[in-house]
Amino acid sequence: MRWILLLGALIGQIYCRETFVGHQVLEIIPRNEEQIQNLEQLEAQDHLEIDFWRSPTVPEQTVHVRIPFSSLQDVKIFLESQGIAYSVMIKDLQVLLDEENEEMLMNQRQERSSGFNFGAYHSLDEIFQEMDQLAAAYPTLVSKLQIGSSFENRPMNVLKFSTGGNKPAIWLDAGIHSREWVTQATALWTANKIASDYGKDPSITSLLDTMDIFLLPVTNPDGYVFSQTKNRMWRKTRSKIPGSLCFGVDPNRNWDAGFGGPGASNNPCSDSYHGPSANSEVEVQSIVEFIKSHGNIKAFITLHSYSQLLMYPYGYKCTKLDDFDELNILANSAAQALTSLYGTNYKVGPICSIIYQASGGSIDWSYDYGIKYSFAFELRDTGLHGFLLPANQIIPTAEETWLGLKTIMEHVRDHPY
Ligand code: INF
Ligand code: ZN
Repeated sequence: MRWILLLGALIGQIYCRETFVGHQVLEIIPRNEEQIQNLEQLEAQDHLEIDFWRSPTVPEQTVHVRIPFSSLQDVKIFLESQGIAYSVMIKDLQVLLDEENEEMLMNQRQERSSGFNFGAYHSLDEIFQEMDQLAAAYPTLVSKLQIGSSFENRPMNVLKFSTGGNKPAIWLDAGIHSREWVTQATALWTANKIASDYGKDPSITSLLDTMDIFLLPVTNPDGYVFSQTKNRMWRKTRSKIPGSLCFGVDPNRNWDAGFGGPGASNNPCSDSYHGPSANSEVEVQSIVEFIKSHGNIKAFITLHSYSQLLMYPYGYKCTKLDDFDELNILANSAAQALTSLYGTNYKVGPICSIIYQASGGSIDWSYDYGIKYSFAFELRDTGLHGFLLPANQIIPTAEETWLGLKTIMEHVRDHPY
């Protein structure tokens, strides 16, 4: 009987979790417009099930694409026939996933004796527990508030850092795309950093004397759980799409800013599906309502990975914004501060010019809503591990990002508007 149960559990594990055995991630540098069009043709062929980790934009820009084992032959033959050069960046994705999984389990055992490890990846429950822990350890500075619930009814838990009252505030979120695990981990490290540095670091102390910080470490909790239990590559929410067999909306195409425009898909099976309408995702709607009802948010910062970019609006259009000079100078000095720690290189610019035109993104909405200091980070790395950044890079990533964040926050503090 026990063996049957065990066997059942094993088979359940195998069949319930999507495997990526033999999936490869290719690096491709398209040399001209025609090759970019060839790559777009590939993307449009749904049956190939290929997943662009970095989409084709302009010639000479590196593209990363995950190809399932079953499509590998076809795709490689196609690339060769078009004279498109490629190299294999990740030979077997499942090998990296197994390593990541193993490490998480090992860490869980270790944490029982040594306490929470900010340099590890965690389950949603563990993250929520640690947030409660921080609120309990710093009761005069940190409190938890729930700004809403996800589609599957998980709490949207926000940490508020405040020395009292309701001051003008900075918004910081992570994990809107669930597979970008280094962002949720960085957010949690940052929460601990803010709490423990208040009263010690003059910069954060003076900031919190005049401003509050709201931090949402897991913006897409359903997706995060799904990425840990079913499909490590899951990016979207988990909402049910009427009339489609596919699930989920890209929550960074769902904001009311150029909604449904270029750089978003109307195919519910696409990873960049914009959803049936703006704010259709309850996760997005909850943030919008919170920001509106707060009424005094001065900066809106969102964490993504990967690519090492620091971006500001716009994504839905490619026109220069009124505050271009100020935001550009600020973003460059933030990137410089970030680089100063470990030499990590960042590219800086408007979304549209440094990645691609993408509509319905959060920082475009926040900017148009009147929050001048709207920025999106794309954290480490540039593709060697992509979304599967090894856990030993969490703390270095968080540390360097903190220097960039502080540069922005100090500027916001010193330039009230
Ligand atoms: N990249 C972009 C995306 O949502 C980032 C972005 C930011 C687009 C802001 C538009 C607006 O497609 C990722 N990678 O998601 O993390
Ligand atoms: Zn993202």
